[in-house]
Amino acid sequence: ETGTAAAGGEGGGDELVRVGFSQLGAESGWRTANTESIQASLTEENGIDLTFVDAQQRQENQIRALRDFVSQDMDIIAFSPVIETGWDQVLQEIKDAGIPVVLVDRTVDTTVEDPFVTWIGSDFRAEGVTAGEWVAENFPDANIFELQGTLGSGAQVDRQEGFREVVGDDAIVGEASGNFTRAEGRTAMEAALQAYPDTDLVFAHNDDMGLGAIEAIEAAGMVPGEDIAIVTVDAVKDGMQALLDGKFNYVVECNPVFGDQLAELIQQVHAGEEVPEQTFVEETAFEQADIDQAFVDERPY
Ligand code: GYE
Repeated sequence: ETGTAAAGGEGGGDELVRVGFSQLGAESGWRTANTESIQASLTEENGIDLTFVDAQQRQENQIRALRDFVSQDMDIIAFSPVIETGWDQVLQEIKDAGIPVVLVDRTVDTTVEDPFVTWIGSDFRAEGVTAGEWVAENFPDANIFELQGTLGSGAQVDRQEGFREVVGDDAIVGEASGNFTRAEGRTAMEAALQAYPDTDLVFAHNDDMGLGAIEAIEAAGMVPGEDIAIVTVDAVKDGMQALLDGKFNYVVECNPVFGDQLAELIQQVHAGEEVPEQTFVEETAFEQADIDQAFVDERPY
């Protein structure tokens, strides 16, 4: 035994890297899995002393946490921004304090130059395109209700853009945000069934809202997956079960399990090594026929 910490002696020798992480919330199954992955990987064993704060989907909570991290003089500040805009001032404060930012999952839209060192997450636009291509192929004449995620979030903006690029704006009969939660997805779908009764396909920006839509459709006496088709993004276990049960028709995967990659990036940034500006996590997509019960049972999140 050489006695060096798992940090590998990079950067701070045996010292742990002090990381402040502001998670945006706990709104979905995806988010829960993402938080678990981050907490399982950003550990002392991996050379990291993690301070984790959940913002409960409120930007002001995130900004407060980020300012706390500055006053605690963290080595690295990491965060997943709930929406894209509104970060200019706090990002400038972090920059002035000389603390490197690692951006996680969602994206920012800011006037601050070089606001972060590296970003890791999913290609939301590509997810929207994948969903759109499947719809264009399988339901070319569908009247689509789009159940949007948190308005102004990278995941909402880019999924919508990619999807509509393929299906065209005219295919969309209505849209409403369900804020990425099951409860708000259900409420939005209930209203949509009244407002857009000709809807025959729902594109939900995540599984949880799609699961809420199932509840609303069933409560209205219709059969989800048949009377109204449902296409979603995420592929968490509950979403995969709905696909297997025939209630979802297509699910684009969004992979939340990248804690190990994040821990490695953090170590590299701390050591002053070159890192890619963007790291896209790997993902795929599923039709009903692609999966069976064993697949769902073994789904880790
Ligand atoms: O798809 C959704 C979550 O930003 C990729 O946020 C993430 C999205 C994910 O609430 O379930």
